[in-house]
Amino acid sequence: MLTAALRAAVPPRLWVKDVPGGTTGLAWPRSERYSTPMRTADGYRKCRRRYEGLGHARYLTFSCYHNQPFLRSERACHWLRDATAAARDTLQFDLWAWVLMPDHVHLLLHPCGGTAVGSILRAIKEPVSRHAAAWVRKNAPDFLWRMEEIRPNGRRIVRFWQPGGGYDRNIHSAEELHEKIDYIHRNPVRAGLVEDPAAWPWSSYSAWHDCIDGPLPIDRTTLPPIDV
Ligand code: NI
Repeated sequence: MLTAALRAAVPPRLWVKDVPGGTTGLAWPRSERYSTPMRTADGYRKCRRRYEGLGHARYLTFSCYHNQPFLRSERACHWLRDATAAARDTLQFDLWAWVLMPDHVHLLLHPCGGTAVGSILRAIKEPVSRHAAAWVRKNAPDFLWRMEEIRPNGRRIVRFWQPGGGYDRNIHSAEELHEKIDYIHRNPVRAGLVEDPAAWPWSSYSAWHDCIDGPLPIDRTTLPPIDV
């Protein structure tokens, strides 16, 4: 729940009273906010992006190799956090919601400037695979077999992620966007990991509901307008 102090710290126009579903949450910033300078590695994004329509927003799901809970490792979560933050600095996309589950990841993002989702996913996933393979080889070789895929030619590949692009869905309406954000945030509750989504450290729940960005900030300035 929101404390009065937290509520007071958030600009009033960011709040909505009644989000469908009955919870109080952040409202979508109004369109004038789009003209604020965008973030770059050193504070502002070089390219000013236009809101291109909800059809471009994507809900992505990808899983660990053979659905193993590799992301139970805090270390792995940090690699993934760092890779996502680095990808956002080099590729053009906004991150609107996310959750890291023990064996899979959901991201709600908005590619812009013609950025392909495939290149975003590669930029996010590859560094994690690289770090994990190197770390396990060095520190936990007994674990390696869990990550190994043996190709028909006998070659062994160390995998962190399940091969393939995972699940990719376009978001077409503001309602769907809200629904997906809520779904993403409730993942840890549905999985029985926590009773309150706020208790799960690896999601954007607190960024949305308490304006506390946590390990991976969301791109508030580009969220589309919505009348709730
Ligand atoms: Ni899930």
